[in-house]
Amino acid sequence: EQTGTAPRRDAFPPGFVWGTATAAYQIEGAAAEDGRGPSIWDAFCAIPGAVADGSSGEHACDHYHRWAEDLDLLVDLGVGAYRFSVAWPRVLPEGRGRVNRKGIDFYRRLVDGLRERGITPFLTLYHWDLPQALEELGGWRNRDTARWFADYTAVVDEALGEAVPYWITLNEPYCSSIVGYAEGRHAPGAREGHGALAAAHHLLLGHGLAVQRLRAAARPGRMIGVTLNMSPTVPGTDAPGDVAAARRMDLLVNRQFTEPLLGGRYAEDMEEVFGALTDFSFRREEDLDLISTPLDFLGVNYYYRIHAVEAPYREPDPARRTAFDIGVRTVEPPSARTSGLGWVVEPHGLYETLTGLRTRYPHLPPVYITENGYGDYGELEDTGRIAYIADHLAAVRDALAAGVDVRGYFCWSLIDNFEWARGYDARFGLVHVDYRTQTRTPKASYRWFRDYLRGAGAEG
Ligand code: GBH
Repeated sequence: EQTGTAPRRDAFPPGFVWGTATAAYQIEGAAAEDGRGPSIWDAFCAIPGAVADGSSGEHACDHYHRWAEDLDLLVDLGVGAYRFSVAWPRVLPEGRGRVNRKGIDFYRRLVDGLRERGITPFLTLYHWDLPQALEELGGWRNRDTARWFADYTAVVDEALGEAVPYWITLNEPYCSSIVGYAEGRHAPGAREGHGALAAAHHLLLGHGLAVQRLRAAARPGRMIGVTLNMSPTVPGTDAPGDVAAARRMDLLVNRQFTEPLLGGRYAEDMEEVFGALTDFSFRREEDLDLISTPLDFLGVNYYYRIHAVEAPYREPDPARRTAFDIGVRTVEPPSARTSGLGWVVEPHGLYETLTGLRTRYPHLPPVYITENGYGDYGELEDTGRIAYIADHLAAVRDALAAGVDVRGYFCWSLIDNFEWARGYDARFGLVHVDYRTQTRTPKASYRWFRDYLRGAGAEG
């Protein structure tokens, strides 16, 4: 499977959507401009040590001003679609109440710019930038945040609903809840047990309420979905302890979200694994029905598989275990192929993810790969990125052949950008960004993908 040869273009059905993806806080910059309010990421980046290089998204790629140039890069690339996110604190600086017209106007320009260029917008409502004013009311720990998210959704729908066909409520609720509220590696930097699991639940509830709002607006042809990061988990050894640890990790990352969203039930081992951290008092009778409202599509972000082994609990007495700890440690398999950043590269994991979803969920909606990409330190001759994309496209082809209804593929990312807690040293772009001059320089992978989309790279 490690050939670096992409499938023939005609392996993908007519109408298959090709795109690239970005997120507001990672590219826009202009953090204090035109009335944008602060988000949890502005606050988090200000904490010494929170971001590896001490940077923030304050300026990022200055996409807020350079959006037209960036959209032209999409045209040259030849993609038919673009996935971007709307910054909640640009639209509602306090998270609720007062609407900031100038924030709406920016997304109006962006969406009109896409349509003028014949590119289909895929809009993500929440890619991690919660308004700081809501964090001060408890953030996603607070059930009200789910309702405020639905209210925000309605504001964005009123402004852009007629112009945007594809709507994604959340990007990776796993990261927003567990990485942000349990591991503390993302904003808001909390290390809690109950709070993180409440956050996960309220994100799912917010998704359900937002879907309800969007459905109520009855826009013909509109497609509504949610994006999950999916990582198959593999036990480091056959030892029963490692097998059980991998299953706990699978619950934490994957099933905690797929089971309620796609199966209409809580994962069967929630109590067993998380029972020492929470009493689940945040659940209400009506929640599962809302969370499992049928979707028009599922967005899947795939980067890697997780290899997990059993690790001793830091606090073995369940009664005293308040910080997040499920007795798992991740390992790197021996002689693993890795990305420029050292992430394990296993394209077959994407095939496993897609076929696994289809097996587990009989009513699985059509799937879009809403992110897949390769991180390094910025080489322009990025042959590793080309091989990574080629091999993952082969995995998508194999999943299609196995009967999974995959409708599109979005590469993360169009341009290098603010890589969250990694800052700016880690780069995922098809296009290089010089952050001093804001010069965009297409990399070898951009030219390769462009040729591929034009059909020139169709051998193999
Ligand atoms: C995606 O997350 C995100 O949607 C996107 O915004 C991001 O740029 C892209 O991946 C590339 O990373 O220990 O603090 O370094 C993928 C899941 C979860 C992978 C967090 C990296 C490490 C966080 N990511 N994880 S940290």
